[in-house]
Amino acid sequence: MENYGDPTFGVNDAFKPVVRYWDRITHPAQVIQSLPAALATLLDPADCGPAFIGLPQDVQGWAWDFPDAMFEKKVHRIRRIAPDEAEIADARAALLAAKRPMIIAGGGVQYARAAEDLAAFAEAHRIPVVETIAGRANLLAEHPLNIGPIGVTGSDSANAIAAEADLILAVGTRLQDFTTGSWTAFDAEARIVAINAARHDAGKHRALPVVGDAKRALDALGQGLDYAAPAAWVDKAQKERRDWDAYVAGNVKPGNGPNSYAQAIGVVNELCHPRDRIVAAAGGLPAEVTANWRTLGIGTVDVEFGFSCMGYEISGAWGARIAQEQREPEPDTIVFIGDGSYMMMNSDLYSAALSRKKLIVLVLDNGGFAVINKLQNNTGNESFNNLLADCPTIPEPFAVDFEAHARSQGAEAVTVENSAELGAAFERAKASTRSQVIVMKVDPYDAGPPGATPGGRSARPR
Ligand SMILES: Cc1ncc(C[n+]2csc(CCOP(=O)(O)OP(=O)(O)O)c2C)c(N)n1
Ligand SMILES: [Mg+2]
Repeated sequence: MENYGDPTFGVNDAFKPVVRYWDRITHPAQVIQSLPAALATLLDPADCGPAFIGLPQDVQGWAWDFPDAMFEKKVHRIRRIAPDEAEIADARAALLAAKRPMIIAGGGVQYARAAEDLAAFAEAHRIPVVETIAGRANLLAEHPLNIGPIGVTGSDSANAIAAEADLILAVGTRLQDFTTGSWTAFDAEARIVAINAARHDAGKHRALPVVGDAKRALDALGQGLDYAAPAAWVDKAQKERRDWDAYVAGNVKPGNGPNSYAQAIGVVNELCHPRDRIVAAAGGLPAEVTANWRTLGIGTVDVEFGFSCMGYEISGAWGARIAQEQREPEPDTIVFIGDGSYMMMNSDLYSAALSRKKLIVLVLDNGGFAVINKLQNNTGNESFNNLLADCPTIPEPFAVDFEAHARSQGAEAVTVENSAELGAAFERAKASTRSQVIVMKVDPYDAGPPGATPGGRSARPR
C-alpha cells in the first residue's frame, strides 16, 4: 500500500476511493469549512455523491466556541442549472426533423423531480417513452406512452422501438451499457439528444448535448414547439407494449411453473398499495423487477443497478423507509433479496427493528449465486462454486434457516411453499406494524424474461 508506514494513515483513509468528498478533522475549527463543503457535495446535481468527514475521538472531546452563525437555520437548495440557448436550439431542430422519436427517461428525471414535466412533454408531442432501470418509475405502467424498460434487462417493446428510432431524446440517463446494450440497442444513424446535469453524460456517443436540469431543459425545449410524432409510429410502439404486457402477465402468473422470482414479483405487485416502495439491488432480482414490475406510483421503484451492490437491499430499504415515512406514513417499504445478498448483509434488519422502521423483506432462496451460475454457463463453463450444490469444497451443504435468523434480529418471519402462500403471508405482513421477513425457495434455473438475465439463460443439469 502506497501509504504503508505513514503514521497518519488510518482506517478513515480507506473511504477515499468511494466518496466524492473526504476530510479528516484534526482541529474543531476545520468543521466551519468542511461541513458546508460536504453538504454542497451531497446536493450538487452533477457531482453529488457520498461525503465523508472523519471525526477522531480526541477531536470529538475538544471544546470549541463556534461562531453563532454556524447554528443559524439554513435552507439548502439543489441547484437547477438552466440550459444553454444554443444547445436548446440545436436540440429543437433535431426533434423537428424526427419521424420516429423516442424518449429514454432515466433516474435523473427523479432526481430533478421532473416526472410530471416529462409526462407532459411526452403527451404534448406524442413521443413514446422508454425507461432505464433507475428510471423505472417515471411513468405509471398504464400510461399510454410508456413503452417499457429498455436495454439488456429491458422489454421487447422498448428494444423494438429503440432499434428503429431516428431521434433519441435521453433525459437524465448515463446511457450506460445495460441501457444501450453496449451501444447495440439503436440504429447506427439515430441522432441522440441528451439532457443531463453532468456534462460528461450529456455528450456521450456523439449526442447533441443539453447540459442542464431536466425540468428546466424540458421546459425550454417545449417552449413554442409545434411538433407531434407521426401517429403510425406511436401506434406501433403501443402495439409492441401490449404484446409485452401479455408476455409479462404470463410470466408472473402464480403457479405457472416452479417457484420463480417473477411469480413473487407478480404476487406483490397484485397485492401492494400503489405508493408502496420496492427495493432490489443484486443477483437476478434487479433484472426481473425491471422487466416484470408494473409501476403503480411515480418514484416508487428503487433498483440499485449502478453498482448492483449485494447487501444494499436491506440497508438501502431502511434508509428509504426513514425518508418515506416522513412523506407518506401508510405505504410499505418492500425488499426483494436473494439468499446470497441476504448472507452478505442483513444486520440492518436489527437496526430497522431497533428504530421501529417497518420493512417487508422477501428472501428468495435459490441455493446460491444463481445469476452468476447462469453467466458461468453462458460463457461456456460448467457450473462451479456458485450454487451450493456445485461447490466441491463443501462436503455436505446445508440450508440456512433464514426464518429463524430473521426472527433473531427482531423481525416476524415465515417460510412459504408457493406463490399462493406468499400472497397470504404478504397480506398478513402488510397488516402488521413490525418488520416482516417472508422466505420462499425459488428455482435457480428459472428462465425469466428474454432480457432479464444478463448473459442469457442457463441449462438445468440433467
Ligand atoms: C458486493 C458484491 N459482491 C459481489 C457481487 C457479484 N455478484 C452479483 S450477483 C451475485 C450473486 C447474488 O446471489 P443472490 O443474492 O442469491 O442472487 P441470485 O444470483 O441467486 O439471483 C454476486 C456474487 C456484487 N454484485 N456485489
Ligand atoms: Mg440466490
